[in-house]
Amino acid sequence: MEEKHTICRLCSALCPIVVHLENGRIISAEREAGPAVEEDYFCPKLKAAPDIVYSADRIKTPLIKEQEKGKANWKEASWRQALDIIAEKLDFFRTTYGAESVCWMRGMAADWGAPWDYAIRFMNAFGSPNTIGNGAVCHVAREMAHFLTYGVMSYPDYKNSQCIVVWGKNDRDCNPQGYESILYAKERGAKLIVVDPIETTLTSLADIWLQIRPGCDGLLAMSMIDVIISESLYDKDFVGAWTVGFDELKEAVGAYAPERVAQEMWLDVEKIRESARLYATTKPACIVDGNGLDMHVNVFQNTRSVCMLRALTGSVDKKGGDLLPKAIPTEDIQLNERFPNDIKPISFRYPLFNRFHKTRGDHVLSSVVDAIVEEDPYPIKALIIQASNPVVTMANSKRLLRALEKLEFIVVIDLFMTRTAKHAHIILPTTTCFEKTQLNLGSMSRNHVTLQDQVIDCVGNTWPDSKITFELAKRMGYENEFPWDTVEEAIDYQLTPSGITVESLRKNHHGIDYEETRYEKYRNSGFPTQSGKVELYSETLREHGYPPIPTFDEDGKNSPSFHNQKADFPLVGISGARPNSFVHSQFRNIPSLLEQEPEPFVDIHPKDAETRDIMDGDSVKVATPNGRITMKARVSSVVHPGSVRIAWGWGEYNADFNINDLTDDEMRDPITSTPSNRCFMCNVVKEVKTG
Ligand SMILES: Nc1nc2c(c(=O)[nH]1)N[C@H]1C(S)=C(S)[C@@H](COP(=O)(O)OP(=O)(O)OC[C@H]3O[C@@H](n4cnc5c(=O)[nH]c(N)nc54)[C@H](O)[C@@H]3O)O[C@H]1N2
Ligand SMILES: Nc1nc2c(c(=O)[nH]1)N[C@H]1C(S)=C(S)[C@@H](COP(=O)(O)OP(=O)(O)OC[C@H]3O[C@@H](n4cnc5c(=O)[nH]c(N)nc54)[C@H](O)[C@@H]3O)O[C@H]1N2
Ligand code: SF4
Ligand SMILES: [Mo]
Repeated sequence: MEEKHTICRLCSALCPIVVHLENGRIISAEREAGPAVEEDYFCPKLKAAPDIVYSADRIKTPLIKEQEKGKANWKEASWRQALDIIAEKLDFFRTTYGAESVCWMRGMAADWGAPWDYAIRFMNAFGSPNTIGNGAVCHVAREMAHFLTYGVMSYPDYKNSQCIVVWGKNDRDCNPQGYESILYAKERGAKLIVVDPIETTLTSLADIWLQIRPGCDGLLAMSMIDVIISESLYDKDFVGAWTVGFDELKEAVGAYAPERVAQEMWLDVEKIRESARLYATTKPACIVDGNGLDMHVNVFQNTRSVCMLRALTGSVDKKGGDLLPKAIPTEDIQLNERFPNDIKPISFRYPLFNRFHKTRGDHVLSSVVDAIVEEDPYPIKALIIQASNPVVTMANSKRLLRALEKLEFIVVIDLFMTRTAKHAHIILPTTTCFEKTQLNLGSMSRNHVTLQDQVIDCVGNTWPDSKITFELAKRMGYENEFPWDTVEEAIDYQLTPSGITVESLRKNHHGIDYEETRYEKYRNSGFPTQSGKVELYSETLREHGYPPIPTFDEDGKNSPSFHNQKADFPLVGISGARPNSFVHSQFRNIPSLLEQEPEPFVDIHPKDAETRDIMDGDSVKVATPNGRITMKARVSSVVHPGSVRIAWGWGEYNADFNINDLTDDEMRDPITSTPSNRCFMCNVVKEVKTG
């Protein structure tokens, strides 16, 4: 049996793995050891790797849709045929409507890794500013809040920490390396505070669990800041020397004293005070924030308030605190010097967010649907969808479906015939992570480069995402912009300034740190913000007409989307857990994974179930002002009374289970455009069987 090392990319946790092969086929794969902890994490998705890679459902050759007697018929095609048609169409749209009428949209699976860089490069060569990712609901909106506070996104130094605050993150099921690090720190005496509206494995390990009302995280952070300032628990030396706006913040937080806001958040006054004291007086301490803060219409201000806690306690860039990483120097492979600055991007209403970072790209995902449906600011006519299943994953799926139906041309790059792929005119079949070599940019902003290395040949006639983009570019005549024959050449070019090469990465399969970890770097160079200090008050936000200090009013745009709860929709719906067997809409077609969690549930508190005469296992209707779905009820006290958790990602398996039929994309974070995929007002009623 042969062994090969690579990085798993079945989800975004990027675990180093070893793959066992026989005659060039994957037999099994396992994670390489994380930090030594008592509980070793088991990943069912990785165990199912051979089932995923060799699934009979894989699309194995390009497909072109033909209409026969009003019925769609998929015809197998060669790559040459498929790419020639796409190149011809793209030329047509550019000459007829302008290059901006073509949009390239990507989902989570493409990472901020090379496929994303190459897509942006392609679109810059083509002349369209509309390459749009899903970061408004995943990570990037949160990241901008860190940027506008201390200039870069911090990450927790769990292993050296004595107090860890886990804020809206469930590493137990989503990020094993993080989970193992938390266990490691706990075994060495670290305190654990968890902010989560739902009971999880992590909340049961916590010293304090704050079962917050969803979306109220900014209120809680401001409330903790009020305690820390009024009880004089902040790091006065750090705050005096390294922050701007302390007096303004101090004045603002008075409105959020625990006694005033605890009830609004479903929390206990004393528990808030106790958490603030424990966090501020245990050194070193770190906070990790997660997707529990994303997907809210106030994600930006919520996250910024949490960032301020890190600054007030002087934890930023301290050993055991919140590290401020330096990005690895790379060549700009996105060809940004060719970005068409003279064309308004469809995301123009979010001018701070749409290009806040030099390589993250544009993530105003809702603007794609606006542009198609409302033709605002102009119509998008053709869409390339890469690594995404928006019919299931975008808020307000019905509106998205209307948009797809209106488009003149859709290309989908995926592995499976998803509900989204069915709307395509051409499907380009790509590979799993085991069949391609690519960089994982996620870690590169943290001084670390790893290579996801190809361990088997491509299955059938599939191509890696990189090859698809390179070959399409060549069909369009962009040989100069895409001079590489192999992805290795492109990676080496991108990494030139760092001196790291594909060859050196293959010798170091755990990756390479560009430089040694250094703490408190700001003492030499300041913070990478406009003022060189941590910005509790942000002049940049003020200049753009946004609150320079976070504010939370109950009725304004800044509030969670279930405020003003209507009598018909008295419950708070929470988009459900990410079980470790599935990734979003993926993998329910893999029998060995489906059998671990065969059906979706709505978790409802016994009190709410009783008033609705709902018993465990009853079929229930969940309704919002936007739509309704049906699932089985699970009566459970993991949720707070007044809220229900609705299983996430099942809309691919069965359209009737699509939680995004319930969500709304009209209310958005005014700064980052983020709709509330996470929580919404709803009601749950027992389904009455007729007949
Ligand atoms: N198995 C698996 N792993 C995955 C994924 C997957 O689909 N499946 N997806 C990947 C992706 S793209 C992402 S973005 C990450 C996400 O991973 P995480 O960042 O861990 O996010 P979630 O698991 O969505 O939610 C984290 C916790 O936030 C809580 N939460 C919900 N609403 C709120 C709120 O309003 N406030 C607070 N404080 N907490 C709240 C949830 O109950 C949950 O326990 O996981 C990645 N890893
Ligand atoms: N209501 C609600 N909405 C949500 C969320 C939620 O929790 N609740 N989560 C949000 C979050 S955090 C995210 S990240 C998004 C995720 O949204 P999507 O990115 O749309 O999520 P997936 O369902 O994982 O779809 C990924 C698709 O890419 C394909 N794929 C897998 N690997 C590759 C690859 O290497 N290349 C290509 N080209 N395709 C590949 C898969 O087959 C799948 O069809 O959903 C968001 N929407
Ligand atoms: S958690 Fe599992 S699926 Fe995700 S990267 Fe790690 S091994 Fe792969
Ligand atoms: Mo995500």
